[in-house]
Amino acid sequence: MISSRTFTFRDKNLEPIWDKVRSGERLSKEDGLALFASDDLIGVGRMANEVARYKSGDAVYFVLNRKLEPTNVCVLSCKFCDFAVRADSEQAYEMTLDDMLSKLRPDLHEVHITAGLHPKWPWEFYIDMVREIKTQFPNVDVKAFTAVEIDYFSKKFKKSHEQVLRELQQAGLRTMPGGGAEVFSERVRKELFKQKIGARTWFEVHKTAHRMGIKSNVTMLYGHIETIEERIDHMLQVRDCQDETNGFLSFIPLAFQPGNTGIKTRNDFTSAIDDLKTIAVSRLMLDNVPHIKAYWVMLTAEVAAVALNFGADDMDGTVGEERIAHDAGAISPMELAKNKLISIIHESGKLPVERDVWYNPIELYPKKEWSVVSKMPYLNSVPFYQEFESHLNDIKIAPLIPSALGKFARDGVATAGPLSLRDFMTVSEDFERLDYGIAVKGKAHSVLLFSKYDWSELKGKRIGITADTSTSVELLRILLEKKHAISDYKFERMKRESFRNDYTQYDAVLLIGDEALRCAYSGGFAGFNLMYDLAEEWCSWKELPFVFAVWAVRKDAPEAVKNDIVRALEHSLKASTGHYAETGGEYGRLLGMSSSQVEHYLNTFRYRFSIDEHTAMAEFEMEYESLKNVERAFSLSADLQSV
Ligand code: V47
Repeated sequence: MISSRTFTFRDKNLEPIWDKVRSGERLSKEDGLALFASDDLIGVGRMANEVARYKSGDAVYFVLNRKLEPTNVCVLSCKFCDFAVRADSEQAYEMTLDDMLSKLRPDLHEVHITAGLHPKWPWEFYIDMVREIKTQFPNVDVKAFTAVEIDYFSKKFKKSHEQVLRELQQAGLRTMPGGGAEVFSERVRKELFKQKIGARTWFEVHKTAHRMGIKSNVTMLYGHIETIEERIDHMLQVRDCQDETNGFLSFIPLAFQPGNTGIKTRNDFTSAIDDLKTIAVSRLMLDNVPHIKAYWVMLTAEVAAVALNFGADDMDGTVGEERIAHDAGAISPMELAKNKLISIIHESGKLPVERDVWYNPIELYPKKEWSVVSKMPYLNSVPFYQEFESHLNDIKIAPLIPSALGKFARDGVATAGPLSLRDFMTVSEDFERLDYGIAVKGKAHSVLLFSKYDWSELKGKRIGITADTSTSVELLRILLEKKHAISDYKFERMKRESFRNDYTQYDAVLLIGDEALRCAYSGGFAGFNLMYDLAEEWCSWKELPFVFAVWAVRKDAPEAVKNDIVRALEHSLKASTGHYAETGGEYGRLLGMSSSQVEHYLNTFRYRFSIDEHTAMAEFEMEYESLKNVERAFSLSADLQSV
């Protein structure tokens, strides 16, 4: 269930659409057309805002980034583009590697590189570009090269798409930008960019990238000659691809800048109404894409700010010296300072979250008077949040995986949330426990050790761990050392983006949360014969439930905030108990689970704690303390930093 709210719409045609949206039913092409046809802009926006809150809470993301456009020399001449020029043009420019490096700073977290298709640059130059940036600025993630560029490299340097991407990935490329998608319509392509790749090749490149663990974005250039139906078709093609690969991070509607393109008159920008509606419809149609970006460079900062209440949950970033839009007459500034971005997001009533390219939160910036409550983005936590948002004032909700909540709780920025038991132990002086959490007596289905070996044979073996885990990794240590008397093993951190390519090199792999669930319900993890449910292992050993997370709130939080949180939790649990198929249906569907699987899964958890859970927590603490003096095989804080 996405929302229990009822809205009164001016346009009655929106009512059946809202019924579908709030219950997590996918919208059809006709629904998309009806949304665009509606003149109830506020109604459309409200629905999109509810979906965005369901997905991201109050968070609006931004990244400290820098756009690099190393050259405007391009072998193509697309009608809509005022940026590209021929090599002999007076406006042509080419940056050297030093020019590029001089534009970067160590505090950036992303460099976004796109360029013209240069006729002469050698392949090694592109590889050096990525490698050198990564070497000199290790904190800067490289988001580089559109599918159009990847396809151009593939043809020019006679390599497959996969080879091109592999070499770039080895040099340090982390994600791909969403450019070059334009509108996935053959009619528009023939008219505006006939030399450029079409939808088939664009998706081929992105699917290859996704398979290799390179996530990407996807754009849609709108407001030129495309029809509304073509916009909806574009979104549907994105949705289909995402069902297959789950590799898109964000969808970015790009408002067309007419400039001197001759397609529209110079000042004929898209209207704010069209911009907001396009953002909102994107949020509503693309149920499986995590983020919708309000790209202020094309929208203007003013429209982007309003879009944050129309379904967008990302503002891109500081950008700096953008050329593509500005050469085509964009009236936005060339860059926005971090403080400006934060104040725009505050003004919209949202919580600024500085992120990296993979949307891992780096820092939260609540207003002084706001409290921050974490929304755990796992299916097993859905019952806590069913009625949450509508019962809180001045409390902002941020989606934080367990390790991130632990960090922000320690930093004093997070006020409350379902802390991983291990993290709670590190902040127990400042936080008080509530009688809610996530416990299980028996199988948890989502904390799984996939292994090539039986417990007794894990001595000396390498065990891969993903970065989300905090308590589960300690539980595994306790089980290995205390239950099975194995001390000689090696925990190794797996990279989140590439573990699906690399995991077979390990002897065993620990997965938690939705990733584990996906494997459990799809019949296991290829290459590993054995699957151990760690909660079940603990319960059969201790005859106690296992407590993964416990709700806790800062001791110095205002009483009113504590009361609000308890009230919201009570309302949510009351509303969802007995209705788990409905509560978790939408979430489960995106994980490929049927509603009965969701119901079965959620029924295994205990969300209200009693004496049993308190005894279990004390037992875990005792076991954990007794292992404390053993040299740590794995450092949790180091792990988090590298997420
Ligand atoms: O592909 C070209 C577009 C794109 C114009 O992935 C124009 O995070 C408007 O892809 N008016 C490049 N748009 C920019 C891009 C992008 C931007 C921000 C974030 C991300 C991301 C990607 O710019 C091109 C093309 O679709 N473009 N000319 C124009 N006149």
